[in-house]
Amino acid sequence: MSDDFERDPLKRQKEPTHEAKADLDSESTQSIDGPYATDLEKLIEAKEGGRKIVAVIGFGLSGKSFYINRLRYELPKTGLWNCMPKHKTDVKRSSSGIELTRAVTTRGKKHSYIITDVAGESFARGYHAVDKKLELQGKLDIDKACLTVIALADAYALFIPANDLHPDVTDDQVRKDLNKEMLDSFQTIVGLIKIANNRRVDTESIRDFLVDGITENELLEAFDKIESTTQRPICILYSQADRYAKNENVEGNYDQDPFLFTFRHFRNLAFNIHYFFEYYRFDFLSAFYGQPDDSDIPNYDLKSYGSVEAFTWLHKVLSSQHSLSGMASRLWNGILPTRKAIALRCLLDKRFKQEWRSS
Ligand SMILES: Nc1nc2c(ncn2[C@@H]2O[C@H](COP(=O)(O)OP(=O)(O)O)[C@@H](O)[C@H]2O)c(=O)[nH]1
Ligand SMILES: [Mg+2]
Repeated sequence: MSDDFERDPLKRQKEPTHEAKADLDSESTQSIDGPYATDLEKLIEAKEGGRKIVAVIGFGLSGKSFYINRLRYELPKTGLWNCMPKHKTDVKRSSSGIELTRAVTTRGKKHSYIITDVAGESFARGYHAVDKKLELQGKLDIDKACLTVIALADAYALFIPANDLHPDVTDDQVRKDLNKEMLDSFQTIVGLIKIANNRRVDTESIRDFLVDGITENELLEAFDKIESTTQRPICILYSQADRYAKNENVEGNYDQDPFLFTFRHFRNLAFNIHYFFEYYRFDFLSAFYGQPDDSDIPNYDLKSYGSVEAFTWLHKVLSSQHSLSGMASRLWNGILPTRKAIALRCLLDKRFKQEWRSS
């Protein structure tokens, strides 16, 4: 059972709904069919076996699949991780569905993750379905499954293509729309986490949760109450950052302060994330520095900035949360709840404090 199950105050206030009660009472025997059945079964098995799910979420073409292949290539080179399957030499676009990658530590206590590439279109269709009040109950389709996977995940990597935020590339209105889309996406993730908490999804009821799906009412209700927090870590990655850097005539890694960048572009999103996620991180990511646009063939000889770091951060947060030495291990690894880190930075960095307070 997840940590935030214990921590979410809504838990104690609310009785489970009828559907949730039925979920709790029923045996987990429902079967899954359809084109993604094998992947979903693997995911359930992994979760039942105690493995952690990292959901990689973002719109189409934001660089998710390239990033995951970079991890498949780079993580084993560190000697600390094994990845399955191996990196691809050709990354085909898929407009729906999920793709799984397993990453397991090679040394010490075993940690095992299922990195799940959630196709942007499935995610968007899923949350637009909520927006447009479409019926989410009924037959399990892949869009609904994607929402459920997000609800079940233990950690998140949210992709935002950096260059879409550049004033030379997109006009004000487009950037405003993107801002709204990102807030909507964020709200959806928050809503889904709360639903999983409210339904008391544990290892025995994962299958039912996936098959039964999420109801529109549940999601709308979850949006209403944001006052709880979660310990699940989230990494917001400004992807393909090399393209942004090129527009700024910056050579090499784009290493501006990602917090100040966030204040400039996503002030609202930043505060929403701050108040819901105890562990969050913004960063620039160039998984394939200088990769030509629209190419399906990743060039692994290109430099990569921020790829392994983002994954390692999620791993460090998750593993320190579940270690006995808890706080000590977190401090040792330099992992503080982000809010504490922000408070510290406000003390030490006047410019940051000004930006932070000027909302
Ligand atoms: N310049 C640059 N291009 C990238 C990078 N990562 C991916 N791309 C390009 O972005 C396109 C979309 O990436 P993909 O991973 O397929 O996006 P997805 O739809 O989010 O899975 C690819 O065709 C690549 O050419 C990067 O780090 N830098
Ligand atoms: Mg993809």
